[in-house]
Amino acid sequence: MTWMKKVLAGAVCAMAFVSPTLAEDLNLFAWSEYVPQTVLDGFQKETGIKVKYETYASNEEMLSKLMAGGNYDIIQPSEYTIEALIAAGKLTKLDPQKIPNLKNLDPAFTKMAHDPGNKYSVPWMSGTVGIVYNTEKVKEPIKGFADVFNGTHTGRIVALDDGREIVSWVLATKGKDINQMTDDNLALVKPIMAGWLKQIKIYDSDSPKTPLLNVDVDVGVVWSGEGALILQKEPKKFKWVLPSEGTHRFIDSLAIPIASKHADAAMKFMNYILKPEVSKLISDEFPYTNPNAEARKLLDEAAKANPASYPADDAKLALFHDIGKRSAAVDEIYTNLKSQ
Ligand code: N2P
Repeated sequence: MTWMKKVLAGAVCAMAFVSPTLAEDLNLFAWSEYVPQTVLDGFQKETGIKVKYETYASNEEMLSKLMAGGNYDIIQPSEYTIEALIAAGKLTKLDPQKIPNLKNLDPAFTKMAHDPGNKYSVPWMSGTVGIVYNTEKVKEPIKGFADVFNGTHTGRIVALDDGREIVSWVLATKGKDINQMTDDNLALVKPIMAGWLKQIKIYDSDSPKTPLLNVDVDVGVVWSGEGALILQKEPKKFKWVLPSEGTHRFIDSLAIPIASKHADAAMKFMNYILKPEVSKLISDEFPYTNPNAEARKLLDEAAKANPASYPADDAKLALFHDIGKRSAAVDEIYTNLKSQ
């Protein structure tokens, strides 16, 4: 570069920095109760980019709003939805040069089947679906889904408002592969699920901890981070159990829809949340399983000892896979049974 070009380039940069018309906003579409405001504020302070955070309560809700043309720069799908979005060509390929903090990830999270090498997605948090119950109210120990829905707790249960999840719980109880949504399996699920749904008092994917802590219900089937927060608050009163039948382990990750006009800013955000001290802030507020090895080093011992956040190595866990068109059938069964 000649000195003249350098001066010009410098001036253009300075203009970009001060000009309010060039300020970028980032539209983040993510799960509720998952993104601390402190993280969004910190990102704005460091980059000048303001993040607008809109929330959803299921992968299916996010997908339908995205496909309907929603204006989102960054989304937070789980593993099976990443798989579906990649197959449909709906995600922007990431530029690893722009996300150097990918190096902080625990290597186990960089070779997951839904996106090996993190070409399209950056793990946010991982977690499980488990059972939490109030030991002052429930006398017989609960070990799995079958015990939750054995009729003893009718009208005292909170469950995730998620058809794909509940179908998988029934399949697990019948010893079936939780990803096999065949006609036969769905026919098997239907009557059992009808009986289960009648026992549920509250459906809540956003904050199922609330009715448990308020003793509006005694048993919950909830995301592990919700269970971890309950154990933090009332460790004596509540027990966390990973269902003996086996359960879903999810990998929630950030990804950039193909239509985003702010892919560079989105990658800046990805890089920001991969900083160990930022990732720790996420864990502190939402204690799921942190996929960032460097951040994990910063967590306090109590956080790492929370059994809901960090399950035992031999826990019976399975990822979900994209079930393609079968997801409509799952959704239909759930919606119909729920409204009965
Ligand atoms: C956060 C919800 C966790 C998402 N509130 C489960 N995939």
